[in-house]
Amino acid sequence: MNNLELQQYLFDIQGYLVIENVLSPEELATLNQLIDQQELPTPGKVQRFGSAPDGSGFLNWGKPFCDLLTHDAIMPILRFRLGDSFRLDRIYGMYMRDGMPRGRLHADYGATSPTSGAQPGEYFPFRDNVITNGFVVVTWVLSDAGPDHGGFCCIPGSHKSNFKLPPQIDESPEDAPCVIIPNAPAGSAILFTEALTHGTAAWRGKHERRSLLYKYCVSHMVWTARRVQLPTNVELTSRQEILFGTPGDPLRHFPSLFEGFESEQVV
Ligand SMILES: O=C(O)CCC(=O)C(=O)O
Ligand SMILES: [Fe+2]
Repeated sequence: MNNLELQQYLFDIQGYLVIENVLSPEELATLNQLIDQQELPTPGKVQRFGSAPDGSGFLNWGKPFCDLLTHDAIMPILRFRLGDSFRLDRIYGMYMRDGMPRGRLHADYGATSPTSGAQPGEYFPFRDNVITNGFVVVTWVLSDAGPDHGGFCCIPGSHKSNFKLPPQIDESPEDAPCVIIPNAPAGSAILFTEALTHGTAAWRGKHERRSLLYKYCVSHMVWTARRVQLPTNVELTSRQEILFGTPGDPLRHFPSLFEGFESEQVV
């Protein structure tokens, strides 16, 4: 079994995957310096930065942010989940300081999604016309995150659940052994499906949490009616530009991100 097959297997059964050491110390330092230059307000009430839509968000802060859009480490895994044609739906950064509280566990698709209609503990049999997958988030971890610090948390395997999240876990996820905070050192990429029940754990690291989230979806799907705009300060590759296309049926009305771009791929 090659590495990609292993990653696909683990992503499928867990609903998330951590790939360590994707960014070099130099790449990390550059991204962090570019964020420092923005002189963002101290995280507190706000824990997001550089969001889009509207506009281009942090993609306008420099080429290193755009290089992550089609990074070699993530493209084969996104292809497995999303096929050959997918879009960038939205982006934002997350930052937190010591003592900031957790967010609520949630899933945007599947039994626990707000639109599923399932009651807690009740079987959810109706799969027709329900989106159970199609959105994948790539979180670039720019400072150490994990059980000792906080950050992204999730219930592994919950993207395949037939039951809505029980209130006991919703109310006190820190007491539920099924909720984990995956270890993700700075330089890791976390990929997860939005059908996974996930959230933000309280931050208790002495250092600042810093992550960049890139949310991709199958080309005919959308989350908002607004679109991430092409950055104005950075010239993109033709492959990166595809990610900003108007939504359309995969391959028929939206091009492939892979055909003709094989040379850009290191598998
Ligand atoms: O990384 C995190 O804190 C979770 C963010 C989140 O909930 C999401 O991207 O949907
Ligand atoms: Fe989320």
